[in-house]
Amino acid sequence: MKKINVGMVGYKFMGKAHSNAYRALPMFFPNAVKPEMKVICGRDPVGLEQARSQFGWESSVTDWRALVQDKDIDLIDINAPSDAHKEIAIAAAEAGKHLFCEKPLALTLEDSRDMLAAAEKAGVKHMVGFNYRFAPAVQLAKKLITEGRIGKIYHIRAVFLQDWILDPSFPLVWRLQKEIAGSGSHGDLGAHSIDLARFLVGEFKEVIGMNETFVKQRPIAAAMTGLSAKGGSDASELGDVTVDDATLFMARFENGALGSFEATRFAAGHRCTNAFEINGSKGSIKFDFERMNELQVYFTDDAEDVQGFRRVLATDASHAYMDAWWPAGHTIGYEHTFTHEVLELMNAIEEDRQPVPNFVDGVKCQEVLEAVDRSIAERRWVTISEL
Ligand code: SOE
Repeated sequence: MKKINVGMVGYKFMGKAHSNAYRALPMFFPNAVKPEMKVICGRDPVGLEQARSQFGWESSVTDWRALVQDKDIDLIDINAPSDAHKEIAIAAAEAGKHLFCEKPLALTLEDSRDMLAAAEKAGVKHMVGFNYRFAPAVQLAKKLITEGRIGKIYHIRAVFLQDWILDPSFPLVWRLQKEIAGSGSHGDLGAHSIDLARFLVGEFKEVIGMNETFVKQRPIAAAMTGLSAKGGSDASELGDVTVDDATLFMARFENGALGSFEATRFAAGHRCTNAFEINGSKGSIKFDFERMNELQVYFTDDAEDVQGFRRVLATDASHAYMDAWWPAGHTIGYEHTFTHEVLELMNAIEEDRQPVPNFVDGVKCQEVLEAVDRSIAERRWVTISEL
């Protein structure tokens, strides 16, 4: 069986999700190329060693430069905070390594274009971590749209709603600092909705948006892991929040469809509502990640007396990836989206093609993010072709 030696930079929330995917892949998809969990990389030796042994990596290194020069490594997985993506990805591409990078690809559109150019110049494979594409119910939505079963698309209504920073005393974590995260809810959550809209509806043509930072200062964080954090010893020490807490925008697509998008971390009660509804000339589909095994469908050609939305459980062997998991009706979860993502990456390397979504998709998402920001700054519609 072929193997790919992986070196991974980052070991927190996404590091755990990716590690789990590498471990699960050979057990559930035994015919795929096997990712070998060779080297894990991070700055804090104590936390790194804990992650290495807990996640099951062979060895660890604190210097990412040494990792990308390691001759035994075939693939560099970058899931450190966003400000680290560009430098590591370009160095790894120049060293001839395949790339797997978390979203958003970079802090700016320009940086993401530099990353794509470096990957293309090096001739390596490149993938961006838009994991929600890999939920079987989202794959079913794609299939229904591609087969024309909901007809011509008129609308997409997408929201990504969370509430983990609702409390004003929640500390100033890296996701709230522009120089590290690039943007707030927009790049962290909106990026997923933008990618799903491109995947399901098509390319964006023009956008106009608005945003707000509701809590402008927060206690400096003493420690942070994933989405949890502890306040500093002196709770009165405050720092500026330099990203958006919420970003809303409207869009027109190249194919004439209209879209509305809302990303916020201030939607009380919504822990991770990544949801969309798409309306076409022959029907509609609805997805909500908090019920990720289900797709709601409505078809205009159903008999009139039974018309209405109905729930399809996307867990049969006929649904994408599901024949590898459990019998019909036995649901899967968040972590499985990453296993499917890694399956696509391994298959692409094996078949000598680019995985999907790749850095081109990362750049196109970044174009929309930046167009929305420009529209907010200049209070006008911005066309994607301007960028
Ligand atoms: C935090 O807001 C977060 O974990 C994002 O960073 C992820 O990309 C998203 O999938 C869930 O929310």
